[in-house]
Amino acid sequence: AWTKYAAREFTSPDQLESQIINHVETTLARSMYNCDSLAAYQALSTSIRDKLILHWNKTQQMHTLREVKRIYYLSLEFLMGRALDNAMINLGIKELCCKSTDELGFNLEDVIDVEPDAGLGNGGLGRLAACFIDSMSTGNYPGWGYGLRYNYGIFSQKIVDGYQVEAPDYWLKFGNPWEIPRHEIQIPVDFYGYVSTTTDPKTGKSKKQWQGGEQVLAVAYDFPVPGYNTSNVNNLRLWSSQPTSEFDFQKFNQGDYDSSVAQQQRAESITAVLYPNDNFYQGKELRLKQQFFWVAASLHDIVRRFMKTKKKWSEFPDLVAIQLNDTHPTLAVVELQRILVDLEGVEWNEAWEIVTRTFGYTNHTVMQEALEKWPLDLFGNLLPRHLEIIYSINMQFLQMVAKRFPQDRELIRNVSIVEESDPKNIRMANLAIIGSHKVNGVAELHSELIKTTIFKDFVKVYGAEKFTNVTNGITPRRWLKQANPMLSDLITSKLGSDEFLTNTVRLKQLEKFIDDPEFREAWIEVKLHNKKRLAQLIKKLTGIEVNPSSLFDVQVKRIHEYKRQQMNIFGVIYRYLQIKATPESERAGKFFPRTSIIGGKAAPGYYAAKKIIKLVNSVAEVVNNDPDSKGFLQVVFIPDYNVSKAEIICPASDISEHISTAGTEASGTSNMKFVINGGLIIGTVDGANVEITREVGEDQIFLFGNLAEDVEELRQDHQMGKLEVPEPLEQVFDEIEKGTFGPYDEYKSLVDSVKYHGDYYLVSDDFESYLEAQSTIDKEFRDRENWVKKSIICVANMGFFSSDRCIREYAENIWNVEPVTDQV
Ligand code: DL6
Repeated sequence: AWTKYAAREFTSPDQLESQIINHVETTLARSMYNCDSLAAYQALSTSIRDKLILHWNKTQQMHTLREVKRIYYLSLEFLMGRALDNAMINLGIKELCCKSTDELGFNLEDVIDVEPDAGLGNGGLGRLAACFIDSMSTGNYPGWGYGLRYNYGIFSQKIVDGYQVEAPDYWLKFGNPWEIPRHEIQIPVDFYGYVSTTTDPKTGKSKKQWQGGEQVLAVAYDFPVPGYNTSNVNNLRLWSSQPTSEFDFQKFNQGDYDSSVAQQQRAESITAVLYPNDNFYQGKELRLKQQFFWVAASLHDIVRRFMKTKKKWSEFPDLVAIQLNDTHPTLAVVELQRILVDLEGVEWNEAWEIVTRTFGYTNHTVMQEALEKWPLDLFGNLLPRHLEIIYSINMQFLQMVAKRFPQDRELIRNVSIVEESDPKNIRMANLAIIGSHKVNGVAELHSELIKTTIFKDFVKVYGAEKFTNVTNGITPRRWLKQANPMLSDLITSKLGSDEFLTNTVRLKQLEKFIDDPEFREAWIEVKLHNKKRLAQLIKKLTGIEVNPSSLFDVQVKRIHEYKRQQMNIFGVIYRYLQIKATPESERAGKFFPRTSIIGGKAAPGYYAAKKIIKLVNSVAEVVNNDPDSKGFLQVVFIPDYNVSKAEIICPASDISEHISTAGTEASGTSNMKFVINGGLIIGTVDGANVEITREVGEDQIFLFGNLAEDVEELRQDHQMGKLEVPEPLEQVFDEIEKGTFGPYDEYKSLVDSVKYHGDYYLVSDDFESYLEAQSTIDKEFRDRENWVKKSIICVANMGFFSSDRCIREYAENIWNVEPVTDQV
């Protein structure tokens, strides 16, 4: 009974137990008398990893032997979260592990809790990459992820006096049992230097060669990625930077210790830390170094693997599909062209054909401030040969455009890779489009928007066919089964199997049970259980005791003005004022008890986002201590929001907020995580909210606000001074000005940005309809039977939003890759 797929070698809990003991005593060199939860976590994880490696080897051998086409997913971020629980679930051995750890005197949930999050990402983009590699493994697709092994992941957030304070996240402090260091895989990566030109004596042709000026080593660390219910184990390869030589011995001998280690430190700094910006580009040289380091090492690896097949270069795209997760890996386009032309002697046009057949590019944002542009000088200094290659790519491309649109100078200027600004810039999105055969957005609305806004000129050049949509999704293994085991079990018991975990459209069957009162009761119980679980976490993190029977209204995501947490907290203030203005005897009839829960990190340099955090905390302080609002309103800021906290938060919402200014949120994925766990949404007509509405039905979602198509005009109106702050928002601003939440100076900038600086995110335009939607929620939530029906309908109709579906769409429409189903 204990044998299942990849873990079939664990024949019983006893056998796993002896492996755990063995790892405690040998790998960790500790005794069982001195084994704490950390040691138990490390030993259990290592035992499971041992099994994974065997299957990893078999999977890779099979793919190599069969010469199958592989997908390489290049992402600068993989926001993996914890690995242990996910591995146990995917291998079907959680129960077995529970028995073993129990026997050894450990509670499995405590052991799971010891693991630090692998926080190698900022938000949606990095978590999407993590869901995608889970789905590639589960769907038996031969896929590799390539990324960076940052020593420090996304900073940990402390709240001190209401302010965000960042602390380093040294997630590798106790080692990492899930990684396999490949010290034998060391790839030299060059920077700086110059380009030399030599003439081939035979052909008389001149040849360009890059002579690098500084070299570092990329060392591979592999993370096996198990699929669910399959023996397929894919690979996530993360690169770590190391110096080529330990230190300058001559300088050391001369007593100059500091500069003797300077080169070593310079090399190691490349993968030291994740850049903590979300949807924001910062043109730092170290970031460009990170990008090239990662891209060069990954391509070297991919090319080496291909060369072992001894196939012709023209067959490269038949064996290799590379997906660019945003523009961060776009240098890969240029590096592959350089490898083919400069190093392998492939003729330019043939090489370019290979390159463009290989790459696909996913765009994740339309926001100007997130679009990558590198100053030409900085770029040319770091990567002189790559700049030359970009010039050649651009020249050929622009010649083609000029031939077809000879009169259209503006078009030529817009599509050029080089922005003729002062200083000149390399536009990475233009390069990514030109170097790829397909470009996709991440939700229908977003994919349409990119065609009509930021990339409209490319549609003229290439036609609309080059542009496509793959709506984002999430893995139901982590976001339903792992995060919400009770709901997952309830669904399994009703549907008679857990097939919905790999075939989410099966969830539709739940609709049959909507009128079953017992089922509805059980559904309510699950939600209450999850709310109590979150209440415990809140108590532990903040000391605040929240009422699990109140309506949990949650907004957790990166703090960003476009995501409009400011509108949420203004709404909370308005509710607070309304409660206070209502006679005590009438309050219970008018207001349903509500807990407003907000969480998320602000980029360390993002002033406005940090002010929003401070305001939320100050409002919490006031509201939670006011006897007038007691029992009706509580406000909580959850510190250090991350993946493992999301797993507790998402199953516990009654309502979650996805309220970005229309047209700004490319997709959003937390909206999907909340709805698949039976929470309803208050949201704008933006990103994937649109498709969620289509799937679950308009009655199940509380939509409000202006549409994307109206945003431009509203902004222009504001620019021209046509701005009316609606009365309720004026009330809120007055209260802030009065100093109710602390000195006004603290929040003046937040108010001013609406009142006097053009209200770019249209808070004033959407505020009243937001309040209206909130009061509809108040009314509807009182009707519990109706609410629970809505909740069931939501879950039943979320089948479309599985990342398994995304991977199938990418595989069929972009990568041309098949699953390899013949099991080892
Ligand atoms: O596609 C994943 C995710 C979307 O769900 C979010 O809507 C979007 O904001 C996010 N985009 C980025 C862009 N960052 N950069 N560069 O994180 O992608």
